Amino acid sequence: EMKPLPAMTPKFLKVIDQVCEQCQMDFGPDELEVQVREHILQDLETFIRRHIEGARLKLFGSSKNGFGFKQSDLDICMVLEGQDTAMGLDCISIILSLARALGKHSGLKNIIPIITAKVPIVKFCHVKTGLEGDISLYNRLGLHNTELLASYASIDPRVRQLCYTMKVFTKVCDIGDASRGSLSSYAYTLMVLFYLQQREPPVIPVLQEIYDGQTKPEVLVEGWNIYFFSDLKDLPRRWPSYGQNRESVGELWLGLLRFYTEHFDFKEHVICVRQKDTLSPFQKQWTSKYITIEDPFDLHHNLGGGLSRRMINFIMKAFINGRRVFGTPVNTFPPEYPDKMEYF
Ligand code: 3AT
Ligand code: MG
Repeated sequence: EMKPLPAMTPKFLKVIDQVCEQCQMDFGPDELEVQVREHILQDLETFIRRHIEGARLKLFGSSKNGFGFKQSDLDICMVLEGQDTAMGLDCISIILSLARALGKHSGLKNIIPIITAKVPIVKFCHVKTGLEGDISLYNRLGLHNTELLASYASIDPRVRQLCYTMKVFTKVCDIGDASRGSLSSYAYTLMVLFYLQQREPPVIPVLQEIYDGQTKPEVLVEGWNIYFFSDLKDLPRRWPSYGQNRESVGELWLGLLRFYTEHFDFKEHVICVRQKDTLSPFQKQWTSKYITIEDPFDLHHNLGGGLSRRMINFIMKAFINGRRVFGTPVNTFPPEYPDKMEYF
């Protein structure tokens, strides 16, 4: 069982506040790097339109959600003008011709079409910046969940600081690579948002539950309701808890580690940012899984669904260790921490 933690000291808490603030400053892109991403996108679109008529590109994922790293990949969604959905399109042959076109672009290398995956994509590497990217077709839910995350990020600066801290933590602990059987950045971000919604008083609202009138507006995309409250300047008037949580980012980070190691009952509850009421894995028939994270729009999608038992243990141990390391005041910092950072 979990050992109780020694008393936190104000001095150590200040250090944790600084660590959390530093994560965003050190790993987040600066203004120029944000512009470079937009510039690459523009250049790619112009180039692709010479080969595929009516092609339009949009950035999504962490290039747009407010939680990007300097080296994060470029997640790009391609659509065709005058065509609202992928229905009736031969996505595989479009991906293959896209790959062929990109092959002629001198600024790109390592172009690989992946057509066996659930979502066909073309991967590439942008030579000058070394940025990796992938282009998918009609990933409209991806665009909307990016906007939802960006909205949460803009409500309170602590949201971004904590999401960056979480991302750095998961990379350092080696639990943040979905391609190697772990959870994705997106999943960890949802874990942070859920915690901030459940905190008392909450730091952020449930944007999908704020609306006029009696029933939630229905805005259907790919069969799912993507409505959420986005008029954020009106949030102080619409959300009674606005501005009530005054905890420091360090307190919130410690609170998060304790929440997921001591309080949150993974067996009984789904991590669900779409509603304030608790949701049980039984209601979703996700009972065979220990970590259940519901996508905010695609309600059939459990982001923890692909985790092995071994990986779940590994992730839980990282959180338990994190809680111990961050929760134990020390006066000096051993030099072991910095060299782990060479990962980046
Ligand atoms: P990184 O900074 O790239 O690690 P990210 O948020 O861009 O963070 P990904 O590149 O893995 O994360 O994913 C790009 C976007 O694709 C993020 C989200 O809008 C969507 N996405 C990622 N994983 C999932 C998933 N399992 N289910 C639904 N949407 C997802
Ligand atoms: Mg990404």
